[in-house]
Amino acid sequence: SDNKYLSELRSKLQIEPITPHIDALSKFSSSEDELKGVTRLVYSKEDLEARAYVKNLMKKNGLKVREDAMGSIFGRLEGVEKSQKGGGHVVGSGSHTDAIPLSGKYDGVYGVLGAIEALGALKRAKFQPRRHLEAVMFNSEEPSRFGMACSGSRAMGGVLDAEKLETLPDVLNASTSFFDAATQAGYGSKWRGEKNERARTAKEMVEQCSLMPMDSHYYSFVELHIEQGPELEHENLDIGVVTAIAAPAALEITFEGDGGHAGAQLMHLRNDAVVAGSKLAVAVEEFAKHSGSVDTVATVGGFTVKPNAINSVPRSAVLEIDVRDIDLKRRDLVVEQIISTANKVASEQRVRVNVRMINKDDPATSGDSAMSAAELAASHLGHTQKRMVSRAYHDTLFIAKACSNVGMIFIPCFKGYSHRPDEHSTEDQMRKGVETLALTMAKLSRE
Ligand code: HGY
Ligand code: MN
Ligand code: MN
Ligand code: MN
Repeated sequence: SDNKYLSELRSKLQIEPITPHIDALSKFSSSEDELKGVTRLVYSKEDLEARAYVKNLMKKNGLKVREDAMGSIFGRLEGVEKSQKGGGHVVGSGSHTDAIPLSGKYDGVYGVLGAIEALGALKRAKFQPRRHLEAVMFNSEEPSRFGMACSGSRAMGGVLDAEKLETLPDVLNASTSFFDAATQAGYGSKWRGEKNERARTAKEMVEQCSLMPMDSHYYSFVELHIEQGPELEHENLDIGVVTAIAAPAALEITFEGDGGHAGAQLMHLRNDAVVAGSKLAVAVEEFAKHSGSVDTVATVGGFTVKPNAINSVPRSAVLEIDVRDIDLKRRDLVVEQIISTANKVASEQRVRVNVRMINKDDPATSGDSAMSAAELAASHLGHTQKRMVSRAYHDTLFIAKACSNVGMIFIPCFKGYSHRPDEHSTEDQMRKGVETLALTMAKLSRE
């Protein structure tokens, strides 16, 4: 039965230290000093260094490495039944290595290293998977460079608008478009697939990455990630089995006034864009706090003022707003309230307003078999666990568009801190997550 081979496998699993790789990868960063955290934007020099490190680690663990046209990287441990009949023939696990400005070393990176180490440990334990096993490094999960999150997994899930890859602005100004930056990095139009597929246009690139139709590729996909919240540490638990991933939305609201001299222009003649933006920012917090549920969250993460000169009345305020909830209706109600308030504030302040919806995605729910495999694995290892939601989004949110049996495994992180330089999990916490993932994938590869 399940338990027999899992117990044998458990006794043979030797998980090697993760921290040395976490530290090595954290050196690939554009932030000046390390104390101020890691910055690693997609297709940047440091991103390419991280990719090389990951590919090398996959090879050292005996995995067969391939890359798709956008730059997601796959390390495969071949299953014994090469030609799988019917549905998904691969069990995958993975995450991202890109990092938002001045952030931590563990977000995403732990899930990529953990997937590689889990497959390496299974191989060293001479485990024979029936379905293929795959460790994945997704192309840019963070929205930091082009304002689009989860580029690789959106493309794999068949929900990426190729046109955006030609038009989204590059905050690094090092490229004319996402597709251009991909090509400069050796993907996009420079990419050649195994069967010599090509990706001369953004449209071809997106088509090449797609895993659709549903369940044709992954039988299951389970991402390993630090919780990025305080619950597991607070309840002194080893493992979180994720039941659902919250629905993220992001919008950009621009207020424009006419500006003027901060000394000479009388107050009744001013239409100050920052005052309008500030009124909206306060309202955003109110809407989230009074939604009727603790699961509604919202913040104005970006607030750019122009000309941003002390003696000039602000002509423009650009607000970048992040709104989430595990309940789609509640989330969309807050988005509507924000937009209608933006219009109301604009007329009160006599400024112009423009609203740009960046993304508005559905939540994802985990598959029963993925969750029970993770629970079986954790209990087999004697690790304490609980089911919980993920308030952060992850690549699994979009893999769920191509695979009906997804899951996530969380480990505790220091005070729940994330997207901050002091983000941290211990070697012991990380090992428990990796061995749980290894047994989970073993179970899913054979059921
Ligand atoms: O924002 C998020 O949830 C993810 O960590 N990028
Ligand atoms: Mn993140
Ligand atoms: Mn992440
Ligand atoms: Mn995430």
